[in-house]
Amino acid sequence: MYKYCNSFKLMVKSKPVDELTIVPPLGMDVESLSNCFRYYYNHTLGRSKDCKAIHYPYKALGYTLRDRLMERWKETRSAYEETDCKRTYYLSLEFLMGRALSNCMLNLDLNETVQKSFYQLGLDLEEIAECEQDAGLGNGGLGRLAACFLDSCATLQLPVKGYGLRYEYGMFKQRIEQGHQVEETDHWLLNGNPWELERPEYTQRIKFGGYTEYHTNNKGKMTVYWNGTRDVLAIPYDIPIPGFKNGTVNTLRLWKAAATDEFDLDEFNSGSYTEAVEEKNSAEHITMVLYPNDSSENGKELRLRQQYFLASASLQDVIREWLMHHDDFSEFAQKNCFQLNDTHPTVSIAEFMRLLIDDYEHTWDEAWSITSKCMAYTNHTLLPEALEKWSVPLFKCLLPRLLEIIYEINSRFLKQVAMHWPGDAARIRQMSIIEEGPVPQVRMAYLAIVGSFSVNGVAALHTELLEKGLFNNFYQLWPEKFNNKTNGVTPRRWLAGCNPELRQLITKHIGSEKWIKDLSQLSKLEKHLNKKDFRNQWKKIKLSNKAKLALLVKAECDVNFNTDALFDVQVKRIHEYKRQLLNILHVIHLYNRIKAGDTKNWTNRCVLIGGKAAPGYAMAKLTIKLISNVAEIINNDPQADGLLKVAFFPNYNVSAMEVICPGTDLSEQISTAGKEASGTGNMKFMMNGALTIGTLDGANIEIREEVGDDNFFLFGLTAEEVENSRNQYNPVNIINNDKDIDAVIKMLESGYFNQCEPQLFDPILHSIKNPYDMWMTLADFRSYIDAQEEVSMAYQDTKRWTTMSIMNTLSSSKFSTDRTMEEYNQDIWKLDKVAAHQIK
Ligand code: JN2
Repeated sequence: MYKYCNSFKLMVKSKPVDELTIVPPLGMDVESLSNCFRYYYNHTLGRSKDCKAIHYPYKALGYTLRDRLMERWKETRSAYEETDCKRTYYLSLEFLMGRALSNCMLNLDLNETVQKSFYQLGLDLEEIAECEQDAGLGNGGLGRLAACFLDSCATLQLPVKGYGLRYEYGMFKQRIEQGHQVEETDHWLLNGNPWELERPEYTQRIKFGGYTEYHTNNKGKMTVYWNGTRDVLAIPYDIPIPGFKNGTVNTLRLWKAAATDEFDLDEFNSGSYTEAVEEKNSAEHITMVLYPNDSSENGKELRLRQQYFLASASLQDVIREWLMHHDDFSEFAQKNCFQLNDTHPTVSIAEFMRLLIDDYEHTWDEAWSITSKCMAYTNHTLLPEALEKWSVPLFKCLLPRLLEIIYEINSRFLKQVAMHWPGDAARIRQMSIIEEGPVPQVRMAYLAIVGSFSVNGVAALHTELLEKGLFNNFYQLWPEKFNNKTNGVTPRRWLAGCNPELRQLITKHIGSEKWIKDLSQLSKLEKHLNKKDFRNQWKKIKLSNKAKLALLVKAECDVNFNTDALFDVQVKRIHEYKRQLLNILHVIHLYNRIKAGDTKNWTNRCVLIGGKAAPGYAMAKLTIKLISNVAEIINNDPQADGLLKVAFFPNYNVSAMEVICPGTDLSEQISTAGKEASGTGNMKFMMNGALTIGTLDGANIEIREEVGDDNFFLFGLTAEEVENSRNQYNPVNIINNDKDIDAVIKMLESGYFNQCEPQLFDPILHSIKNPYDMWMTLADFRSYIDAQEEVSMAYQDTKRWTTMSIMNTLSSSKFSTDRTMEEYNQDIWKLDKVAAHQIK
């Protein structure tokens, strides 16, 4: 540390670079950490012993650890550079990273060292770690998946770099006020962010608006100029992504928008100085806020700006780095791959064409050959409302040159379609990237498929449905492009990190920690399945995790959860297809049984539901209100006391899930079959020994395959049955023929849960009783009630439950993102693993 400062003083401009950058490795022992911590606390942050603000020690620890990452980061970069290895760039509008501190300690294996250091310094590590803000730069599944992917790539030593946006405001914070969701801004950078490194030297310039001009250049070649643009600067901020105890630190590069220094001279000279400066304000708005609409599109201009900003900045950055070590693009496609996280960064396909043709003077065919060999597209949804479309007039106004390129891509593509299906005009209309209509639209998913060499879904069923349904025409044309990559979650954060007691137990019984990098080793636990000691410890750990969850529920919801009860949990975004409604209908059914005295063989339950509703999604918000009102009535009814508790968990996020999933007995995965592309919460619960009650949807199918039918509570229609029974669906009939269901509906209709607000829940009742109910909630209700009864019986058989719980954890290895990333790499990226030079 001090040596470094000295050599800095001696530095002169003409010294060779090594003199500047060679530094002795930093100590990884208690004393070195404590010294470094004190240095940052006192010198860099300028705090004294009287300072009470908790975020200073947090920051000092952050810097201390970041320094250790920094050394490994540099080694990793050099290793990639020296080997000139093939790279992948993961382009995503969302990276839902959560907290970095404990993850960093876990991966650098510094947990115990920091504990000791803090003990000596008289600081409470847990309290300090708690003050870190979540990096909530994502909505839900898609964003968290990107974060888990980066973790696994670093651990597998794959040269993968993430590119995203540095939103000033992340996912909104949710408060519940009288049962209603209230959104608050998430100004997560307010106290600074010790994990980011600004890299202004790599700033890029991004064009918007303007018009195109065609000129013949001095070589006699027709050239396109995109002029009259209003440019915005993109400044990169790098976040280190450490692998697990392997010396690798990969990069997540996030772009921040900034105004250029140019002023509108006309306005400026006419005396409107402030107006001219104010104009520049709009530039910075591009990365101001994350769009909070999980899985629905609203076609807002700012969103398209964000998408192009990310695409253009990232591609220009990759090209800049490429040209530092290569003379031309002849090997570019062999050495680079872009993975598009849904259609959100898909404008990259047109942007890369533009850069190659307009800026680097390639012919169309050369440019297309390169572009279509390095783009790969992942689809994350089958919901029609989530399929991105952009109006052609908006596109033309904002990105005129890109629209021209998209039209050219489309015209060449449609010629291929016409060759494949001669005379089939309908097919051409169906498959066109441009949807005709009063306002023509650019279909981004079609652009993504046409421009990519790989198209994948995120679970077996999802990929099958893409091939047979949504993308069937494209599948017929290019079957070889399509492949499945079942999602996963990182076992570092979602088992070893969030469940340290279970980590210890597993390690003790497997005999080493290797399972954290090779989850298939969990199957070694099978031989302990019937050992009394192991089982008792398993139960004890679950109980201890339930106690921690109960404390959190008490603090956040002011509801008392008794750890003897079954902890029944559904946490995910609030959406009709996820059917939180089905869950609360079942709760009402249980309450009716209590009221009717039907409590023989009763299993006590604590039901926890959490998740955010998109701010404009009225039905989802009303569902939150219903859950809150039902909770309020049940929790205050002495008759239900001890038998049933219900809580709505406010502001569900990554950090909350780290407490919730280890303390859960029953994981609710109850979407209408065919609607949940994969799900990843289901995997986190399974890894932590929860049992699943679920439909045959998304990755649930594969979870059940892995754990076995006996260890999974299945209910409901299959995806096929859902589609085949749509026109016969008669919810009123179902109500009339089932007295339990009838009782639940009557209870709702009576206004029992909305005494002071009559009609409040009418929209919900209407949707349940609507024969065109997209989500067919009542079709599965009887089957759900019966499966829940099986759950209750199984929970009373403690022996059976414990066996099932252990079986879930030890069968969960498929759902590690290490497996997912190996598959992406084998089938799509084809990267060599590159080990960084080890420090110490
Ligand atoms: C998504 C899919 C998802 C979206 C999100 C507008 C739209 C968007 C679009 C986000 C926005 C922001 C399409 O629902 C699936 C899960 O089943 C799956 O597990 C995860 C990960 O593959 O992806 C979810 N889809 F402004 O989040």
